[in-house]
Formats: sequence, structure tokens, C-alpha cells
Amino acid sequence: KLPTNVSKLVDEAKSLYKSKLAHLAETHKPPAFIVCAPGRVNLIGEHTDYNDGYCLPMAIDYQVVAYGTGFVHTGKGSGPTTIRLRMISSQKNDGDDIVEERKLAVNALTPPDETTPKSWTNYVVGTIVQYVPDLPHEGCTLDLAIAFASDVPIGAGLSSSAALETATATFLECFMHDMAFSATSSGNIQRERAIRCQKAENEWALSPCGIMDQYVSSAAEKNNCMLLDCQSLEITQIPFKQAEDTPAIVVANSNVAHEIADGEYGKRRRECADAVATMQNVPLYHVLSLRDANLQDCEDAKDKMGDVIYRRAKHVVTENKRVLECKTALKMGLWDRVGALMNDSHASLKDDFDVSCEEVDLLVETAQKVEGVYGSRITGGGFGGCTITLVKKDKVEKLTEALKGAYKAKYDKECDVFVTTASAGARVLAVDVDCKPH
Ligand code: GAF
Repeated sequence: KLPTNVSKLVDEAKSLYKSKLAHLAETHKPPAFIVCAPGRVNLIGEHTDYNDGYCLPMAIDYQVVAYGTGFVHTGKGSGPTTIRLRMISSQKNDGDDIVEERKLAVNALTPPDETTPKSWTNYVVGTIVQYVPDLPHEGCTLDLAIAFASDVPIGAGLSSSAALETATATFLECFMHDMAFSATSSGNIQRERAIRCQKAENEWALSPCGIMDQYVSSAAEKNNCMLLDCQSLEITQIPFKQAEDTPAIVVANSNVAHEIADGEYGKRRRECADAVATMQNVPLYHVLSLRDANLQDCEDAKDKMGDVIYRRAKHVVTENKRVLECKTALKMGLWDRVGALMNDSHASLKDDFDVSCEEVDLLVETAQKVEGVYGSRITGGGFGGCTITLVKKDKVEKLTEALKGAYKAKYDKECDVFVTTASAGARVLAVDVDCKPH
């Protein structure tokens, strides 16, 4: 049985497909595949993924659902490969009926540049492009009609774009499966999918993100946090133990929007690369990425790096340690320790990595003072977005009131607060043979 929000999204996507796409006869080749992919919240391990480090995210209950049909016309085996794509999204079109239609000749495809208007469709096209090499030969036509429905808040740092890419990829694998992945194990499929979706985001949304968001949307497991080693790309599921004293996971959205492509995130990446280059010049030859460095290395290179780069490196080095300690604390159900590590992580992101903002700090500081709260921190890329707080279950209401009250009092604005579980990653929900027009 599907959670209520997911079955609502399935109904929405199905009815969008039937009313707006199904009558376009040539795309209508049953069956339709229905897949979903979740947004994420990161428990701890921020700005470590692109430094070859560790992170510990989980999937949230909010999802992107895709309902669609796909067909490969194999053609004569010559000429350019084309993609005929019709797509519609309940979330982005704000009630207006525009069906985005694209006919794309693969050999003439170029990713957008800074001058191209931003569009949600780039995430979808960018992902589809990653699957073109799986087509049987050149000259095929890939005919796709996909309706998306989503309840992942946009621009909130909850990975709505990674969820869209991952849902698209999972949908594509449904009918390209025989060609693409029949010989691979499911862990490899998830990893490969995450790599492709990250590439789509880097090249087609011009967002220099790491791999955390796409990987957790792809491979999360219910009631687990996903420990990701971003160097080996190995994952280990760490149970978020379900017991009487298991805390609630509360997410608060500051509604301060920020996009990774906006510039500050890219700047942090360059500063981390600078730190590595300086350490090598010290010389600390063992440091090939910040994952290899320890606090002593940061101190040894401090004079050469200067204060800003030193603080960036210090954050990454200490954050990696916190993730590994948090993994152990989680396994043992030591919630006080998990919380303390979250609080330290926030301080480090605020003071050393400079990726918080005053609205988010207010939410974190307010939460940290509420009775029954284990820990609270900013989550995701930063500069706005959400906080994650672990709190005793019977104190959720108190926490919610405190957060909403403090935010309203200081900014005369609303913050959204919700409880999530550690949810499952991308999956196929159903195959629908009845996808004819209404
Ligand atoms: C964003 C990015 F997309 C991730 O790759 C990660 O770097 C995160 O910010 C910070 O931990 O969500």
C-alpha cells in the first residue's frame, strides 16, 4: 500500500498523462511505467562529497512521481539518433497546460549555457541524454511521453532536481532495461544511475554539485541513513533504529531560496581545491584531496593558505570525522552524541565554511534551546534552505511552535515545518496497461 501522498501524486501524474499526452497517438505505446524518486535531507556530512569525503543523508517522504510511456523505434540503423520527447509537470506549470515538446537530434545536441533561459525540462533532457549510449545503434528514435507530479519543495535545498533526474532515469531503465542493465546487479544500477544524474545536473543545469543528492535519491533504504564514501562510491546503510526512544526527524524550511548554480557553491569548491594545492606545496604530498588531510595538516599549511582557505579546509576535515563518529553513535542509538555532532556541524558550516544565513541560524538556535531536542543544523548546500532537527517524539509540537513563533516574530514571515521518516530511494511503483486517453 502506497503512502497517501505518493498515491495522490500517482493519480495526479496519471491524469495529467491521460488528459494531455495520451492522445498524441504515436507516443501511446502501452504499458505505462510509474516510478518515484524522493528528495533528501542530510543528517550530517556537508560539503564533503566533492572533497572525496563522507556524508550521511537519507531520503524524505516527499517524491517526484513519473508516469510515462517510452518506445525505441530502431529504424534502419543509420542517420542521426533522435529523441521525441513530450513532457508535462504538475508542479512547474502552475496549472497551465503547456506540454513541453522537443524533437532532438542527438548529434546536434548541445547543453545550455549561461544565456539559455532556465527550465525544469533541462533536468529531464540532460538525464535522457545520459542514456543515449544504451540505445541499440545509431539512427534510432526514442519516443517518450512523461507526466511528472511532485511534492518536493523547490529551491528549499531538499534536492527536488536530483529527485526529478532520478525519477527520469528510473523510468528510462524500465523499458531500456534489457539493453542497459540486464547483466548488472542492483547496487551497480543505483551507482551508475547516480553518476549519470549528477552528470545531467552538472552539464544540463550548469550546477557544479557533488554526487550525494543523486545517490541517496537513487539508493536510500527505508529507516536507514546512507553512509556514502564519495571516493570509492561505496554505500553502507546505517539503521535509523526504530524504537520507543527513536527521535522524530523535523525539517524546517526557511523559505530563503538559493540555487547551487548561483556562484557561492562553486566558489567553495574552488577554495577547497586551493587548500589541496597549497597543502601539496607545503609539501604535504599525501593530501590528494581534503579527505586525506587532518587538522595538523591544516595547521601546517595555515600560513601559506591564509585564514579563509584554512577555515574551509578545517570544516571539511572536521566534518568528515564527525560523519564517521555519527555513524557509530547512530548504530549504538546514542542520540545525545548524534545531536552534539549535528550542533558542531552547524557551527563549523556557519563559522568556518560560511554557508549559513541569519534566517537559518535563527531556526537552528531556536531548535537547540527547545527541551527534548538532541541537535539541529543547516542541511544541504546552504545559503538558505532547510534545517534538520532530531527531537524526542513527544516534543515535536513544542518544537514546531517555537520555530514558527520565533521566525514570525523576527522576520514576519512563515517557515514551513514538517516531520519526515527516513524513506526509500527510487523505485518502480507499477506498470499500467490501461494508459489510453480518457
Ligand atoms: C548540495 C549539492 F548538490 C551536494 O552535492 C552537496 O555538495 C551539498 O550541497 C552540500 O553537502 O546539495
